[in-house]
Amino acid sequence: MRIGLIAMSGVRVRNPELAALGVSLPQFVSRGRVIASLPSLGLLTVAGLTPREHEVLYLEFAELPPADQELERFDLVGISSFTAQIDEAYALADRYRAIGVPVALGGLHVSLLPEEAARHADAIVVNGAEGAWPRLLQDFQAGRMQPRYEGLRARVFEEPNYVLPRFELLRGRPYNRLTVQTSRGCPLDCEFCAASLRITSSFQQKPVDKVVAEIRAAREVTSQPFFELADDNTFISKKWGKELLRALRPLGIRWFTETDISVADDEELLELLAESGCAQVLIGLESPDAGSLASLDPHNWKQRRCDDYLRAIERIQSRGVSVNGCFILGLDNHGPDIFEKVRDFVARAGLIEVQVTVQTPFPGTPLHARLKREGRLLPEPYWDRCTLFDVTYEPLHMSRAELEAGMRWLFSELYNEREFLQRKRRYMELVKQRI
Ligand code: B12
Ligand code: SF4
Repeated sequence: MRIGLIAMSGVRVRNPELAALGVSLPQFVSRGRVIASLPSLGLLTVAGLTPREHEVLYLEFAELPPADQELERFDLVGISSFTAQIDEAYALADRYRAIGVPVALGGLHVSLLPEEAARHADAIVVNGAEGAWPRLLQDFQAGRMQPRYEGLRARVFEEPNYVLPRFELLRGRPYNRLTVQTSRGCPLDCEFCAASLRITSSFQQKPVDKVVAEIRAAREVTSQPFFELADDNTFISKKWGKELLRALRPLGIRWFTETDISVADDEELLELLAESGCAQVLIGLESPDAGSLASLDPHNWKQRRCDDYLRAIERIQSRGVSVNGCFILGLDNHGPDIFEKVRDFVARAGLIEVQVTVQTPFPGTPLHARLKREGRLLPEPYWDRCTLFDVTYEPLHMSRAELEAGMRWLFSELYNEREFLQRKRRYMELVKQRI
């Protein structure tokens, strides 16, 4: 069989004023370009799960021809899904099915809303493709493909479920950043979080030798790629984290990951981060004031850490590992003064990169359930607005218009050349002091 796997690529924003700012603010544009060009690790994994007797093609959505008659007549098409682009994914699935090509849909959004997805597919896969995709292919070949397959939520990194993602499908393509996953899930359980734990996976860590093998395989197709770890929260376990970092150290790579502020507690981990080539850690700080972090997670973990944020950021950055601090605007305790508070905190902390997004009730999250109960959501489906930049609910202590305007103001305060250079200078001073 000839199987087409199609990735929905790029970043999204609906609000026209924010979109316009996005193309004019230097720092925002450069980060957007960088991340928009990541390939889909989910589909490379699906490819890995495909028996080698089948031919697999990896395609980006943006590469497809606009006319239906020019679409390749694969034996089977697999499409991946995030919430923000689900309308485009469904439309694409409908186009293939209209020309007689069967479609399987999988990924985060399909796992969140399987009944909705099933209306646009011959088969859907919920949870990870591990444990489901090989069965689906067997059934398809035997002419008995089922409408729904349940993939594994646990033990995906263990034999016989684990496969090496097929990085070689990217050979000859212009990717210089690749993702590798070292863990799935995060037990902190923040109310808004739409990452894999709640949706497709229990918390699990990949054996370190498998991570190293993946990095080596990825390096064979792209010379000196920058690696982004596609984890929810890499350093939940400091013991396993140190084992991972010791294994990364001799590889001589530069890399980035997402984790939480507790990495700052552990001197040895910080040293290993720097020595293993970690360029940046992205950390969800969420808000600069402890008051607005109440009830964000069931144990108020983030609220309890908040007063220590400045010191923790300094400890991490002084190792030459920059912190990309993430803030969520529009939490229930946020009033119109939050925008200035974030700007001032970023300046005080000397955060070299900042990611400011709006609280987003992704379907399937406790936040979505609560706001729905409270009657504060936009009429559904608003999935194309789940971009992290578009407002999809009524904030509690300001209007939607105030939240949108405040966000635009904060973007222009943070993402301009002057501010960035100032933050970079502070960061360089900090690093120099340590050397
Ligand atoms: C890398 C990444 C990106 C890359 C994606 C590159 C790509 N083409 O895939 C880039 C930078 C482009 C990106 C963009 C966006 N992202 Co993003 N991203 C991530 C990140 C960090 C890792 C995702 C990943 O690779 N996971 C590892 C793989 C192995 O897991 P997986 O994709 O779930 O795949 C498994 C299963 O889902 C399933 N599967 C997946 N696809 C398919 C297909 C078939 C046919 C089958 C059978 C199975 C299957 O099998 C796989 C193996 O088990 C996550 C956060 C996180 N830690 O997960 C956020 C995350 C996925 N992103 C998110 C968001 C919001 C966005 C944007 C909307 C941001 C924006 N404003 O533009 C866009 C939307 C992109 C789009 N085109 O729609 C949210 C999504 C929430 C949701 N419910 O959709 C996440 C969870 C972050 C968060 N916590 O908010 N992102
Ligand atoms: S700490 Fe991050 S990854 Fe973990 S639950 Fe909270 S938002 Fe999700």
